[in-house]
Amino acid sequence: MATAATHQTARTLAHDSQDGTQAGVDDTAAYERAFDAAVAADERVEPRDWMPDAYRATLVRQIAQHAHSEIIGMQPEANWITRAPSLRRKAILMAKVQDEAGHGLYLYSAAETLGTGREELLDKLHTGRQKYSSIFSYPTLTWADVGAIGWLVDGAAITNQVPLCRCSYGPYARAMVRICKEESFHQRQGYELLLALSRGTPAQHAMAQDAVDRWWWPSLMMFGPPDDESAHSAQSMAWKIKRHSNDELRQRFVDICVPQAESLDLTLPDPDLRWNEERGQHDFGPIDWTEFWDVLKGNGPCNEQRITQRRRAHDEGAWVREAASAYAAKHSASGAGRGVEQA
Ligand code: BYC
Repeated sequence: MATAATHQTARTLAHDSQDGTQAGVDDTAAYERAFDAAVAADERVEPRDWMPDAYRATLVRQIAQHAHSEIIGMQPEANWITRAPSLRRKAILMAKVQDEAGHGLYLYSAAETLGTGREELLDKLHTGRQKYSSIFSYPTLTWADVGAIGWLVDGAAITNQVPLCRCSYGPYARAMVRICKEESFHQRQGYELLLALSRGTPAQHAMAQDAVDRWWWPSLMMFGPPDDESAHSAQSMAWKIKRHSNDELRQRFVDICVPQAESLDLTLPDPDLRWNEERGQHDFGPIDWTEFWDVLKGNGPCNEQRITQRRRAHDEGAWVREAASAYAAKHSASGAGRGVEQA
């Protein structure tokens, strides 16, 4: 394996090459070796480092899908802002939905460091050429769904995303650190909301149980297809983009949720769920993968509604983007450092 100094030299050479000179075949092989050595040594790959085209494409695909999920994910929860049962709950929910917009922002910015602009990615989302998480094609039918999303959906997201803080690509890994901190707060607010309902009237308890019944299985699907059907896992793990397989993280999530459900006095809707002494993990029932693939094809209960609403929001926000660009242009033309009061 190359020493840190050797591959740093090759990666630095790659910077120079990107700045002008054409890399030859020998150079490319050297860059590839330097890249592989850097990944093997758990070094971070940064935007100006040489990287294989397929590594870049995989990152853009995953980061874009992740960013799209954050902004599409604002819709099912925003559905309840006007009907939140108290001012406190409304303020918390508004802050959470705003956080999701912020997560989208960090992630689109991370994708931009790979040379793919936000407009292009949004166009791919709006025209169905890129995906968003399957979970957001399900409806939020009651107030308890806000709690179930926080507890289960944000809980699944944290389980999946904490290892992404160690992703080999620097800007994605750093974005995930902040996102995970916020997701942790989201998960707790969901748990606390469900706890309040569970300890409330029998009708409130039933509402919480119904929400958990509907969100449990789709939450398990968030981790992606089973390992033997996961097209990208092996390569993404070799590149240290993903640190664990889909099934490993799904199992971890189930093991975390079982005792939490008991504390909530709610039941997870799986008759096959039981502790397996030998494995030291919970066994759980089969997941309906036909439903998962069907949602991915656009046939979920809310796919059409989500994309229509997203396109409308984009069109209606055009004047904001124009105004922001005009303001930025005016501000930079008027010279840096000139405050409003001095103008
Ligand atoms: N939904 O080879 P695989 C949030 C696709 S937002 C849709 O295993 P990979 C939140 C996959 O893209 C949470 N598609 O793929 C926001 C691939 O199709 P393509 C979002 C899925 O990438 C607001 C094909 O299936 N989190 O928490 O190795 C409010 C084969 O899959 C899904 C992230 O995006 C799915 N569930 O692994 C509240 C995390 N699963 O691209 C909460 C970052 C798979 O070849 N992403 N597909 O057409 C990842 O960690 C990975 O991309 C995945 C999939 C584990 C999701």
